[in-house]
Order: sequence, then C-alpha cells, then structure tokens
Amino acid sequence: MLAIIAAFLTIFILIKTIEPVHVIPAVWYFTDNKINTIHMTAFRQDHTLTGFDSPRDTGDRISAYLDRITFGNQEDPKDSVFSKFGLYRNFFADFTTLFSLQEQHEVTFSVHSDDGFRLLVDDKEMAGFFIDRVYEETQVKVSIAPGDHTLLLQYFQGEGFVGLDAFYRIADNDEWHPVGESTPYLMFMDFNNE
Ligand SMILES: [Ca+2]
Repeated sequence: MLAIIAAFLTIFILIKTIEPVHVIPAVWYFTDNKINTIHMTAFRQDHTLTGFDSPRDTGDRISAYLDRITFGNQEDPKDSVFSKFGLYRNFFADFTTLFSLQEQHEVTFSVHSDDGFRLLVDDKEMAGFFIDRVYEETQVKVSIAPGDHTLLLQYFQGEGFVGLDAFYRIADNDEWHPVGESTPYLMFMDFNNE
C-alpha cells in the first residue's frame, strides 16, 4: 500500500515539476542589446503570402526588441536573423519605434525588402511595395516637424529569399544610418527607459 502511495506521489511531483514546452517564447529580448529602440511583432501564417492583401492571422505571434532593422538579404531563410525567431517564410512583421526631432528636417528613408513593405510616419503611409519582389530599394523623402513622432514599418515575407533593411539620412550628403540608431538630429526612444 505504501509503495502505491509513494508511486502516486512520485507521479504527482513529476507532473507538477515538468515545465510546459514553449517552442517559441511569447517575448524575445535581445538582452545583449544596450539599446532597444525597435519593437518587432511578427505573425506567422499557415498560408502562402503574395502581398499585404493576403489574410493576416494574428494567433501565432512573436515579439522582440531590437536596436535596428538590418536583416540583410539571404537566399536561404535559415541563414537570416529572422530564423532566430522561428521566421522563415509566410510571415508579417511590424516594427514600431518612437523618435523626436529638435528642428524641422527633410528625412529620407531607404527601405530594402524581399518581399514587400509599408512605411508609416505618424500613422500616415509614406511609401510601400505591396506585393512580392526581389530585394530592392525604395526611397522616400518626408518633411518632419519638430517634436515626437511614431514610425511603423510593416513587412511581409512570402517564399524564397528573405531580406529587410531600413535606413535614414537627414541631408542628401549625409551618410545612411540604420532606423533605430540615434543621431544628433533624430533621437529614437529607448524602450529600456520607457
Ligand atoms: Ca521572398
């Protein structure tokens, strides 16, 4: 009888101590980042994406903080940083960030993507490529007033090559800076200090 009770107790303790298995944690932090200016929320889809018109299921969601949006362009999605988040094909990813300017500036944004993207500043669409494409650049110049602003970069990857890079510059002769990296003219808010 004691042996049976002991066996039940052992099973009970085992069940209580086994952690639930999460293949992909709900929230990923790049803890080695000193700065986290970008919040990424990605949505994996179980159907083929051909554009932003494709249905978006929001149930399979991955969240992460980053300091820039520079994923490069890879033929094999397994070689991409996106694979760290279990993202290979058929997913949407929204990147949100907050930034501020001291003075009015003409800010040029440069987005390279495979496949499509959509760039919104203060909820207003500034540029986009809405269906699949090979890794190509789109530039847009936006006049931005002094003060605080929101930036949303929406991205989707269908099949094959996966690539995304986003940069900005203040003047035409300025060097390109990754979106998420502050300069004296344009400061990104650090979510660490939110
Ligand atoms: Ca692709």
